Amino acid sequence: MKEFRLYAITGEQFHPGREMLEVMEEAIKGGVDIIQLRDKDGSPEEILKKAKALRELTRKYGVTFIVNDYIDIALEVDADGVHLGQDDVSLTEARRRLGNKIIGISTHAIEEALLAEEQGADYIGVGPVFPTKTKVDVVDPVTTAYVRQVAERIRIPFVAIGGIKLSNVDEVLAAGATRICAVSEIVGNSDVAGTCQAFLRKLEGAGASHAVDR
Ligand code: TZP
Ligand code: MG
Repeated sequence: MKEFRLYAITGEQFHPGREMLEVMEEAIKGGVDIIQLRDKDGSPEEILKKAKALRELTRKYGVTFIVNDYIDIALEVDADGVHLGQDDVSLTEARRRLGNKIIGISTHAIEEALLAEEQGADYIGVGPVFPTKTKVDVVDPVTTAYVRQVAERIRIPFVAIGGIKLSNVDEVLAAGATRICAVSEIVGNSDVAGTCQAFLRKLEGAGASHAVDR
């Protein structure tokens, strides 16, 4: 998959009164290189509509587009891939349906990370690193100790997620993360683009690479 550093996920509850598409365009202008549509409340029809709009937007800017949970919708709008959790359809089944599209898997422990890698995930999510209110029923924070473990043992790209803010991202980078994902800190900010730029400066300071195809 195309290399990425800063991953933004939609979180419409964090920007009441602002259009999702407008917020995500601002994030793209701020430098995010991958966007995920994550909508746990909308009907499949509503999510399909949002997916179509985000596909158009991300294509215009050359940004990778991932759909959370819905393989059918990802295929219908020709998204670049899907993101799945431990309780979603198996990676084997997802791969069968998605061919060589991107499949990202959420992991909370090294055993899950190793399995996802072995089964051919394109990247893994590593989190929640810190407490977060964005995801309901989420497991306890995995802490930066898990980030460190993954950095040492996993060869596929991994992205740290969960409670990551500009104020604590340095700890995550110090643990070996080179890719960061945030929801509330990005989309809930009055200056979305500025927040993304500030994250990117932190990533660059930590030496995260960019634009390297694997
Ligand atoms: N997966 C693990 S934590 C999380 C997801 C989707 C939510 C992260 O949101 P925030 O607002 O960046 O803590
Ligand atoms: Mg899921």
